[in-house]
Amino acid sequence: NYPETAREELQAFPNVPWFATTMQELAAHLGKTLQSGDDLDADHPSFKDEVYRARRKVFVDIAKAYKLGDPIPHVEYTEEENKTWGEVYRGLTKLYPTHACSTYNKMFPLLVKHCGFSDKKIPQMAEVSAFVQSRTGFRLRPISGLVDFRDFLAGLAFRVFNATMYIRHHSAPQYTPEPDICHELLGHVPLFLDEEVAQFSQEIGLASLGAPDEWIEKLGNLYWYTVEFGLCKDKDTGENRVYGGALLSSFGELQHCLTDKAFLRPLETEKAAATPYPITRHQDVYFVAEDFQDVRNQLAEWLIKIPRPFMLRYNAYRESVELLYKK
Ligand code: NLE
Ligand code: FE2
Repeated sequence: NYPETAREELQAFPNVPWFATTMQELAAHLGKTLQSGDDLDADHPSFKDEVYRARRKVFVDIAKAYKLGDPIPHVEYTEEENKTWGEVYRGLTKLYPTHACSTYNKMFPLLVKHCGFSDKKIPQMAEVSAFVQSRTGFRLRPISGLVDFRDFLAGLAFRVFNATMYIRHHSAPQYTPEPDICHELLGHVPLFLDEEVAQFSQEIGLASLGAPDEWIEKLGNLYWYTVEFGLCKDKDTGENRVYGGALLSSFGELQHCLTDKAFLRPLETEKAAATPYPITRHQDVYFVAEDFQDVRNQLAEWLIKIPRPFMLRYNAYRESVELLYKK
């Protein structure tokens, strides 16, 4: 009676938190969406805008109806939404040449060429997802808002990136506390075209599967200070540049983090993992890595500390994870 699947093998570890072991299980597991409410709404400009709130509901319904593997639905964005996108797009693209890391600047033109990125209209997620998938195998999965961190990370293990489709409120294009389509498509997508980024993102995802709650929380901090708010050095100029998606989608904070008003320190995973972060205002501290290799090495060293009775490997042919044991 040798176990045939990871699911069967996991029966030997009843204390390990549940996680999807196959793409089908990932698709069937809806995950918890943290209601936009509570913290986020407190100083959110959308709070009192009925029209905006109604529009957000439409996106909740799209995400709820969506099943991983189905074609991503086409969205008709309104004139106002496209206008907001344009403002964000212009504000950001002005800064990228001097503020974004070289990998980002190398990848961005591909999205202009293959997915029609411009300041005229919001790109269709379906098209963007298909393009990213053709490059690194990462695909986008529409969600209606912030998802539970464990669920979010689990997607990365399968090269599935949970992404929002709605756009930020028009009154505050320069910064929003929530992820939105600008954040996903301008902040994260260009870097998901890079194989190294795709790999370390997946490594984070694999390490998160079945991790104890307190480790998911630390990993959340680490993710925040690297993938979302990370800086690195530019090889050619020695200047600090940005690779964090939350900075690359906020022209307010992108500008701020490279001024002398921002507090920068070298990336140290232990320190970053133990530092809680604010979500509704600019960060108090940014961590600077040498380069992607440094981020990846430091993350890898930290990730193996997560206590778990097995390691996991992704089998891309079977779209499922395999359990491995240390001798
Ligand atoms: N503050 C970012 C922005 O304005 O695009 C979004 C952060 C999402 C974690
Ligand atoms: Fe993000």
